Amino acid sequence: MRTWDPRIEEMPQDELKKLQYRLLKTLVYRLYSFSPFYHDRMRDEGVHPDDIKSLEDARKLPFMTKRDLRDNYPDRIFTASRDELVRYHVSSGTTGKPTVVGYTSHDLDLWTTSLARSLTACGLGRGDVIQVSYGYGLFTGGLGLHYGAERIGATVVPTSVGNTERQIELMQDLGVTAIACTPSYLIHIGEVAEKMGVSLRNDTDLRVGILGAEPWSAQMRDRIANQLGIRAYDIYGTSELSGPMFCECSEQQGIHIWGDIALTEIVDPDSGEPLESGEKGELVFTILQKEALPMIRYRTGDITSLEVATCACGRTHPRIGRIQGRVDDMLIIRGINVFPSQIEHALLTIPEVGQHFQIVVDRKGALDTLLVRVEVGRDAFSDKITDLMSIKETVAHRLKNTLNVNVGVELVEPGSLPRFEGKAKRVIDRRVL
Ligand code: DLL
Repeated sequence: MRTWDPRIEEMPQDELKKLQYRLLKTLVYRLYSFSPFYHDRMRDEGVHPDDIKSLEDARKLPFMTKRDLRDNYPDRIFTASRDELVRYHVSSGTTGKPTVVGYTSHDLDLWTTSLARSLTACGLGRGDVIQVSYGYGLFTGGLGLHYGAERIGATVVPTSVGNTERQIELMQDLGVTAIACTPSYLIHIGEVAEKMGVSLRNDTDLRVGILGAEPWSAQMRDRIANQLGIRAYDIYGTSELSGPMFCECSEQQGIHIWGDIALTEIVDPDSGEPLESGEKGELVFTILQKEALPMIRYRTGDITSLEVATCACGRTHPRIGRIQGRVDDMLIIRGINVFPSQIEHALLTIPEVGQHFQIVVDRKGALDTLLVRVEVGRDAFSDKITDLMSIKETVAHRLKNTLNVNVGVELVEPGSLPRFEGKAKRVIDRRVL
């Protein structure tokens, strides 16, 4: 096992907890004393820094949400002055004002260190050539991975998104061994390569994918890995945390969350009550060491579970499971909760359909309707209407069994649904609520 910083990554758990407690205590005192926003929040909640007497007491602190950032646009809750900031990233979001994240040079360093540990954990290092095909710019994916990859001594090819044919040529010419992008973009790259007569498996040195920024299932991972002949690692982060931060190790048994950087909790999305290790709920982070925008008990809206046991790789820090969906992109169809990831999961158990699909939610009278458009795989696409009818029936059955709601199914030609360079947008909600 290669580690970036064994002193931290393999630290005994009781020491890690002590370190977290010390960092939390310092953070809470700092924010209470110097930031009007955090001071008022804690006062309103009736909690004083002296009340934090153990790590578990973190749960006495009030939650934060994306709304706090939007309501204080652009930088009213920052805890560093403007001249201490060395960078901004901005995430667009679907409603209202964007959220702005500011970084001091210490914040950038911590972010890069987190990624250096993460990239090392999935077997990358000096000698690797990493193509960064996440968007560069206001989105955190491109620049984040860029500096993380440089920190471990790898060579970076900063392609950003788009111009896919050129990306494939560069991948061959520069001997790229790893690519960092969204899973949907990698699938698209694979398809474009095929059209160019290039096999990513046989004609390139590609062996690793650092894939994230959108929900994807374990089945999608297997498909990508088998089709392209690579190991596909799940990388997670949010702009409020800094950006992409945490990744799986080569054991692929969850995403390691560096405990000296973030304190992780899983809470019941409705009540906000803490859940036990292993239980599924909303992921909440307290970012322990950030200067410009420390977040206390930040509700990510992402659904997953926490595993605290030491990993087989030897790292002692907690892990989260694959993100199962978001609290807020959960579709409620006639009272039943449906996650797009469940639909993907079900579709990928059917070999005749491709990994490209679109979910259309509509309302007829008082009834919600769910339509899934899915591309038939090239091999299964046939002129025989009876074959297509039977595939359609299989898909409808499988979806009904998984979701417990009736789903309309439309099979479409391979290559006809939109492709994505960044995060995939698979849900079209036409309901006027
Ligand atoms: O997507 C940061 C990132 C960049 C992560 C590159 C990984 C790789 P935001 O734009 O703020 O930041 O979006 C954060 O994306 O709350 C999740 O809902 C989703 N997300 C991120 N990674 C994963 C993942 C970046 N591995 C939001 N699996 C998060 C599922 C993910 N969802």
